[in-house]
Amino acid sequence: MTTLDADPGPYTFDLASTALVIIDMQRDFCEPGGFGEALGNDVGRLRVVIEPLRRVLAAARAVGMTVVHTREGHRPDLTDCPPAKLNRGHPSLRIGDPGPKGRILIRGEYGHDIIDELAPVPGETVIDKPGKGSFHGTSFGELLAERGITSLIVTGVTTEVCVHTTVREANDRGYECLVLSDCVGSYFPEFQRAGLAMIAAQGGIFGWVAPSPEFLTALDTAPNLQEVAS
Ligand code: C5J
Repeated sequence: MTTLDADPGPYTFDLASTALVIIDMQRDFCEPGGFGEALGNDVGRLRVVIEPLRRVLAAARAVGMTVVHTREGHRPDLTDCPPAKLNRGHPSLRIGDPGPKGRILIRGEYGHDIIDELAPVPGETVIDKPGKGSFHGTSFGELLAERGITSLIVTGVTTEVCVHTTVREANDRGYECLVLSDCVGSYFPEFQRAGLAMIAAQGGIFGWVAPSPEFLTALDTAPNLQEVAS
């Protein structure tokens, strides 16, 4: 077992039953010309997480941790996109509309895919999800159960939307979630602060929060899973 300092208190995990979850680091949210910008947001606010997250991903790969990436998006015929989602708000481009990086939030399009800096490598699972949560309408729960995963290190975007929804879903299903504060991002600084505070409040109502250097230091002393297995 490995323990690190977190808010509201120490977070203990066993590397073999822990997954790094990277939520929706897609061009559509993190680069100009995608859905995030079409909604009027400054994508630069999300890009600050790329470097710390790249370091965490490299460290997780080095110790042989389970890594799961998610992508929010829809089938080309939009049959998995409820009208309530499709017609919400006043974006300059709606889900399914053609944009500079392909059809907005549609599977298979360039903009829907994960940014180059964090591209999955063979052996890492990519979960395509139609909603904000990673469990809703996906095989994420089954995948975690098959691998005996009970703890999740949660990263990605956006803090108050897909990260929060996933952490809440996971918490209700019994997973112990640690959110890495500098590896989750929001278009809204006030939501970033409040979103992180909500997770750790009331004794950790949804989980734990720590900056990524705490996790990286903990990995330094954790056993390498590939060496343990051989
Ligand atoms: C949003 C997400 N914000 N990945 N999606 O619509 O948080």
